[in-house]
Amino acid sequence: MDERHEMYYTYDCPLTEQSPPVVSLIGAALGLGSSLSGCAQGPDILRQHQPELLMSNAHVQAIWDELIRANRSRPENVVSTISRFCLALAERVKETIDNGERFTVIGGDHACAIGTWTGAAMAIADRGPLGLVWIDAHLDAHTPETSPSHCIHGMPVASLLGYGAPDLTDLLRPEAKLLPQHLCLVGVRSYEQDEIELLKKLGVRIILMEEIHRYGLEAALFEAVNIASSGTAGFGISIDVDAIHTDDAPAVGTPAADGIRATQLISAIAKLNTGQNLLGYEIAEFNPSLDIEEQTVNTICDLLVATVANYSSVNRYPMSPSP
Ligand SMILES: [Mn+2]
Repeated sequence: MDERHEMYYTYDCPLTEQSPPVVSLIGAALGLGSSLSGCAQGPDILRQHQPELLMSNAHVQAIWDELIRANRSRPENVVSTISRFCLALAERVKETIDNGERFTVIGGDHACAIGTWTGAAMAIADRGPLGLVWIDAHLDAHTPETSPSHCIHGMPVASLLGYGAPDLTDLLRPEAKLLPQHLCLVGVRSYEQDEIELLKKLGVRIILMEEIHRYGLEAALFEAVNIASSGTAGFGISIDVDAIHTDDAPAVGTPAADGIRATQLISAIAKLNTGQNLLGYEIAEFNPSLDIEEQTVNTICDLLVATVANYSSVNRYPMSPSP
């Protein structure tokens, strides 16, 4: 590292000529993956509620990127519309990483994760595999054969592992984007038998809610980050808003009792020592039409600020752009 960079990225030194490192906020306005389409309005509402200036500080600059929307003009099936949406999102995320920037994708229903983490995996493919921490009430590990609802937002984990519709598993490259040993799910408490069987067969680590009650959220996230960052070239953290307690975040289409308290999650994120290999965050499943007195939008904004602040601690040294 040269001296100029060292000066610039170290906390105590005054900022001079260069502007701070950028965190791209990528709005993924997708609602087709859920039986309710309201998630498509999530990024618009969050953007109005949380201008970038409130999140930026001397060490990191959060900038809203242009929103990605699903193009529904052509009459075709939902899977191919979502596939095209995820392809556009994957390309945007890959470009962001290629530029040496970090990102937070703001959904959108959780089907957007197929695009986000496909893009991240492809951006670092030459350097090594992707790791992923998945904070969610559900396993999201259905395939079209096992899903009772046929909703794609219940399938992103399986799709990224290479199980499911080829339109979703083969984006950018016909191969799995994630290996089971590099994935850890956190906060799970609602799932179907087929999903847990698939993940258990693959050896995926699942930290159920009851384990969080026993050992604490910080220990759970520490283990999850350790799994996602071991033997990988970079990792991400995907947060489904339904992981959070419904008193703090009621605006989700598939709520589940016994969630993680928002203050607990936000403080655990703020304390996470993610290091240099954190590529980005994702926050999905906010459905503004279900919100109660702006409780959820306020919770998510606090979470968003915590993710951006977390980058400011990892951005002390420049991230090496892709070759
Ligand atoms: Mn989910």
